[in-house]
Amino acid sequence: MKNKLLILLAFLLANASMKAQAYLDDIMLQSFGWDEYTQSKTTSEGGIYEFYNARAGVLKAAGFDMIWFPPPSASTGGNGYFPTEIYNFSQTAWGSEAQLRKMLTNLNARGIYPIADVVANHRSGTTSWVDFTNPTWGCETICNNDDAASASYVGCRPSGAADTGEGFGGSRDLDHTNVTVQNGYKLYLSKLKNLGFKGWRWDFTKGFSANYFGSYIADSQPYYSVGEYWDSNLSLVKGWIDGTNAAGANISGSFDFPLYYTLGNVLSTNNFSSLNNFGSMAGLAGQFGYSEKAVTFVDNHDSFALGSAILGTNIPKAYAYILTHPGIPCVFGPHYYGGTYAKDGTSRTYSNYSSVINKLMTIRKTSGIDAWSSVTIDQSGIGLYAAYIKKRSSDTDPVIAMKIGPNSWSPTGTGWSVVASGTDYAVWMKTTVNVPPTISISPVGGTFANGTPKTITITGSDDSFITPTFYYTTDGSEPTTSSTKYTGAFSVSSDVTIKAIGIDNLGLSSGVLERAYAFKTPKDVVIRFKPPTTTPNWPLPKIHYWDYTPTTALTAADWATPINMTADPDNPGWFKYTFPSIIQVSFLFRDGNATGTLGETKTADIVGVSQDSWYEWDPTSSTFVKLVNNLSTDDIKGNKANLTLLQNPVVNGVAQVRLNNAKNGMLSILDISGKLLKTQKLSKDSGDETVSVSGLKSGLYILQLNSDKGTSTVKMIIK
Ligand SMILES: [Ca+2]
Ligand SMILES: [Ca+2]
Ligand SMILES: [Ca+2]
Repeated sequence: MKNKLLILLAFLLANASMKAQAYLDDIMLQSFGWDEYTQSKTTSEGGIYEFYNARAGVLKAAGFDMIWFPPPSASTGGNGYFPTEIYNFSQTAWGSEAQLRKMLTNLNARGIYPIADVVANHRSGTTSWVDFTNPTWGCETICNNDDAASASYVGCRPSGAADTGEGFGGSRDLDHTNVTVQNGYKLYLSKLKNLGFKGWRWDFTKGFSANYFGSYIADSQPYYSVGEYWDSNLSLVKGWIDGTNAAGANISGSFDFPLYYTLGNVLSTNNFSSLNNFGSMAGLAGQFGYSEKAVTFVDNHDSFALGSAILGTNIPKAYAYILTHPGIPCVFGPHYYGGTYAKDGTSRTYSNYSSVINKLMTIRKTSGIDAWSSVTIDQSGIGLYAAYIKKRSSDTDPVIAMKIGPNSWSPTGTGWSVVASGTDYAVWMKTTVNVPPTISISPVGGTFANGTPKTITITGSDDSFITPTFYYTTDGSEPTTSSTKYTGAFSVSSDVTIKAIGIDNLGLSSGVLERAYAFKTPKDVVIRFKPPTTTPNWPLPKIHYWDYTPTTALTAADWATPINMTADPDNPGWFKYTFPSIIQVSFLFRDGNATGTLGETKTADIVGVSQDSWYEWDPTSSTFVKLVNNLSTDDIKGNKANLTLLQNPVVNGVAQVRLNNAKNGMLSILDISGKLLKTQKLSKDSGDETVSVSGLKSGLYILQLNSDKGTSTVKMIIK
């Protein structure tokens, strides 16, 4: 009787949880390395959002179901882990809110769930330590034992409750017992969902009590949630997951750091005994009830630079393990695409492991292995780990056999064939696997000069070694095998989006790759820069440029011969440089010194600029420069933002604005000296409104909105 009850209970539990867990067989991709915003592979395609927008179709076909993106909010520091204006999704190293929305829409349409990196433990001030704007929070939202409490600086003192978790140095630990903070993050998550994000990756979950994470997750209902509880201690990681319990269920997963450290250790020593945890799989993924909460991984944007990093031929071995074993595997983008990545002075160069990883993902999907699959360890000692994996423990036969380590091993029983192998690893199945073909389009897209046609070539490869057949469209429609068949290079000379697929010898599709080409008439592009005036001090800033279109537009810049900018008479403190008759250009600002030291004698690269733009020296940014596209001095009377600038700098002589939190208002446009130039009535009922500034010369202007609620808002706009 007892057994029957247990079986019934297990059946009910399995079914209750089965319904909600569409992610059981998912594979995640971490889209970025630490310094991704400096990687030419992404910057050459217009940034990470454009990079993944182009590949949404091919990544789904390859086997990815979730893609984890870096923190999407404005931040000091390039990659977003020091968030400032958390509701600002444009001022990041990654791209604009419009690019982010476009990519998220495309990923969702292709069945990939975008995962946002949520930094909730801490926030940085907009211009100083404690001046939080957008949303505006006071010092009562900062833990009273934050590092700001004992620092000497100008500003209010942190007066929130004591931190419920660990402190984070260099940024303000937020008091999550404070209802303003709680509601602020709930609203933040709803904004992320509105953008198109479907799940959360929580940064630094040791930072405050797990129950607050649980409450935010319960409120926001993500498709999947995974926390960064960075610890090798299995019971501590399980404890954090248990702490997110809401309505009787643990509602967050966690990265499987215990397995990560175990994997790194066994691969570096070739002693595989610790992969066997009393007959079970090692790590969180091997713990009963936690396997679908365990996001297994082979390194991330932080760990790759540490001594624990898994390197060289150990990388494919580690993927052969996590992609054949339970858990939710997460592939590290730098492993998938290759390249040289650096953090804190440590640099790692990776080969491109995409073909190995694609093969292993196909094996996982073809065999039906998922987070609930069952591992039977056959060998786990010096020189060898070998295991059989069943889809479910109740199944009679395993669907995969695998081994890692230098010693030889073969599975018992008949029908096994090697389906993947490399240095010290092999995977066997009893069926064949067919990996989707790859596809690429050259050039990658971009903006070109009218009258300079581009020759488009489509190439690809397949595990059959037979070149795939390519089909494409140029009208934005989805390509099929009925679309135009690619028979050789062709030319494009006007704005077009090419969507293409490759079909292999067995009819399997690469998924859609899309590339957009724009053709524009060259025009003068004026670049303005406000240089540093203290330390460093650049009284006369210089500019250095490269990668310009058309290639005949400019004389090649020579680093040894600095090019002066000129003081802008209309805008004191600003300098300008005019690129004559160009489509786009990449450049940086410098002081003319030969050393070119980032942050001392030059800024980081600014790539692919095609319109008049304003930049300001920014010592708080890892790039030391920021695009001044929304000089917001919001909330001068402490009211909520009443005016949203939808288009800034202005385009074609018009700005677009939106009135919030008030029904009617009077908008005044003033010059930088405060002189009133024109006024315009705004009504919320009219929706987004156009404000013409076509009669005004280029420069900075002040928009002042006085609403019928008696509030006043001031913003800067750039023409
Ligand atoms: Ca802190
Ligand atoms: Ca904290
Ligand atoms: Ca194939």
